[in-house]
Amino acid sequence: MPPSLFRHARFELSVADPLALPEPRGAEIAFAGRSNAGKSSAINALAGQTRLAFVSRTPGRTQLINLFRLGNGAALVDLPGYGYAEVPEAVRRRWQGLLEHYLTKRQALAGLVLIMDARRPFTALDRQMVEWFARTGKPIHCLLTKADKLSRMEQAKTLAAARRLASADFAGLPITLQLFSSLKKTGLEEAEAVIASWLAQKEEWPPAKGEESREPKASMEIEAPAQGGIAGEDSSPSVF
Ligand SMILES: Nc1nc2c(ncn2[C@@H]2O[C@H](COP(=O)(O)OP(=O)(O)O)[C@@H](O)[C@H]2O)c(=O)[nH]1
Ligand SMILES: [Mg+2]
Repeated sequence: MPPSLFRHARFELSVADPLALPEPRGAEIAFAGRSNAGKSSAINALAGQTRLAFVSRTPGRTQLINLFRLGNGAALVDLPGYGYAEVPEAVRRRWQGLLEHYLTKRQALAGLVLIMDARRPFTALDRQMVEWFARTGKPIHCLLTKADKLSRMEQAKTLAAARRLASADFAGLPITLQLFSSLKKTGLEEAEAVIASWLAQKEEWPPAKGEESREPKASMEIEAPAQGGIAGEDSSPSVF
């Protein structure tokens, strides 16, 4: 049975630019990951719907931000995938800046779900995403998806290695991770429980009048990526 938090998710809107997102009407949960990592499939699996988020046959084609509204008023914000080598540098840089702005400045954002292929978690771009987002102090939950492609033994090793990496490289940051498979529908309840706990902890949103500035504002610099670091990392496609 699909988890109840997501079951009534429905598509609300798409925007081409995070600055065009409407004022938040509820707490938001961002979903991010490399293109082709399995983000759309994970959203569909969580929602118990097969075609809510588009599962791409042509990775990198969609550069839109899609917003899905949950039954409780919160929203899932499906961000464009990253890591697409064929995007021109100028376009990639612009997108990076816009997404960084959204992820670090959106007060309604309760946390980030980071989708990574269990066969190669924490690529350089994933690490950069963690580092950007962690500065907000908000939690990150990683889904190591496509776990069905690994044997039970490999799954256990992958999870242990990813946990070791996270506690070594992201010590002290609010980051958790789990195995997941959209195909086999495994890990749904665990993911739902984490997200539900974020929403429960998030102060009421929108805030009551006069409390708009209560949440501390994140501040950060936009860093120039290392030479050849982002787009050239590998051949799997996406938008920035
Ligand atoms: N075996 C397996 N394949 C998956 C899983 N999740 C996604 N895929 C496949 O991976 C490809 C990319 O998935 P998609 O959800 O479009 O990735 P996105 O670009 O991150 O949104 C598609 O061919 C999916 O069918 C999974 O859990 N298991
Ligand atoms: Mg997708």
